[in-house]
Amino acid sequence: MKRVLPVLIALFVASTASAQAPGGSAAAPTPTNAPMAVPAADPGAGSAAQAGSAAPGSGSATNGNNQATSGSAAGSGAGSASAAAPKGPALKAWYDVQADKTVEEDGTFWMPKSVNLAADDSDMMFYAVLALSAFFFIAIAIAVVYLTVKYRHRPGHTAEPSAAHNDVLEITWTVIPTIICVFLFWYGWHSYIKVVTPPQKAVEIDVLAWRWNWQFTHENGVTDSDLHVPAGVPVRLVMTSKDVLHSFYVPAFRVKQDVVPRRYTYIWFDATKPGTYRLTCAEYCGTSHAQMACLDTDPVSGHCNRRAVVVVHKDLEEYQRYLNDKIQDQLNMAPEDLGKMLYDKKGCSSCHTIDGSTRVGPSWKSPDWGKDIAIVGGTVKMDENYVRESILYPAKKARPGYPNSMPSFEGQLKDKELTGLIAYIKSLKQ
Ligand code: HEC
Ligand SMILES: [Cu+2]
Repeated sequence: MKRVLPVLIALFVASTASAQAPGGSAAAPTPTNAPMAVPAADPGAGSAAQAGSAAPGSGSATNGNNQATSGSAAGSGAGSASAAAPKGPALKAWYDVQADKTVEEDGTFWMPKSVNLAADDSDMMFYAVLALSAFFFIAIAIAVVYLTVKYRHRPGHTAEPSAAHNDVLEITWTVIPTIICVFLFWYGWHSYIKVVTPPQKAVEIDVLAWRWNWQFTHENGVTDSDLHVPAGVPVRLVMTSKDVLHSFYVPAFRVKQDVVPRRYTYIWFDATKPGTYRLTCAEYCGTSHAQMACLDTDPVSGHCNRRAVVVVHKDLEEYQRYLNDKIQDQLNMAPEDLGKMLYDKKGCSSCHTIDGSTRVGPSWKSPDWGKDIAIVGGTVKMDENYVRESILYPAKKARPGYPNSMPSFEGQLKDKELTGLIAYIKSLKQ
């Protein structure tokens, strides 16, 4: 009986420690996104307004939202003129302008503000456990110090025998913690059931993780490495991994779930407030885990300028507009520009540079296009066929001095995208 209280206290303390871990890491509301060249402007203002340094010849972009990548669209319109398309900063699509916004998560010292209707209870749970733990910790610490001083050994005092039994005391310290525990269990059980049971009607988005990127596939085939979702509507993610364990974690949603190769895991949420929120891989997945989903690596310092984020659109309508505009843009881009975009968005940039430095794989800077290059056990001509094969079946031909670690992109790239990547790599030749 006497052991009950200390054991319960230990349990409380342990549970707070583990409950604090996610809160702790989420505590500092530092924006993950460094301010971008594009100032965080009102997304409704249309994309043309944001690109202060609009490429010449992009005057057609004045119709705002629908005209996204006008710089490149102009190029593709002119057929083979894609090489002549303006190389300057292409106009950003309105949805990418939203994704580029600095993450703003207000909240307390402990946690960013919850913006998920489905997980509101978990905050209350966290604070309850924290408060209980703090209360018991302080009360016990004071008692220990007080009793130590009061009953310290000193001249003229003989030791008193301890009481062997005290009914009132024992019943009190059993009943009160039991009530607290039952309350915590009941409350936790309820919110857990809510968190793991998505409603029947939800927007479904497929999530594929690999080293080191996320890919979100929406119902109309749009793929993106930022997660765009509507506010006020339940969203269910069906997640799997191409290689190792990852973990999908959005602190502001209070959702964190392992993403496992060769099986599917699920989470759902109901975002309450439009905005841009952090998205993190919370499972160590290899050397560049910390760089996971970095969409813009600084070529000089190697630091990450922008990471993938969750963009919550203000309603279903705006989300649908994203789906429509994005699919149009993906279809209309000039191959080379599409390839350049995919280089970042598909995470090629985490292993291949375009400045000559070596990351995991060979740099794409001035490839020996059309010439023979060395592979293990011979040579191969660097051309469209070799690049295509390298992307779809990277293991077939190995480059000496590089690990055989490139993931296969078979089935993950549309023909157009593959052509785009090839065109982009080719465009880097001198
Ligand atoms: C995890 C790291 C990694 C990622 C991500 C990655 N690659 Fe690779 N890639 C490699 C490595 C390592 C090699 C060299 C060894 C080999 O050929 O398998 C390579 C080789 C290549 C080659 C052959 C180039 C040459 O000089 O021989 C091409 C082309 C290529 N990758 C394209 C891509 C594209 C396109 C993407 C993105 C869609 C991509 N890679 C993503 C690691 C990666
Ligand atoms: Cu990861």
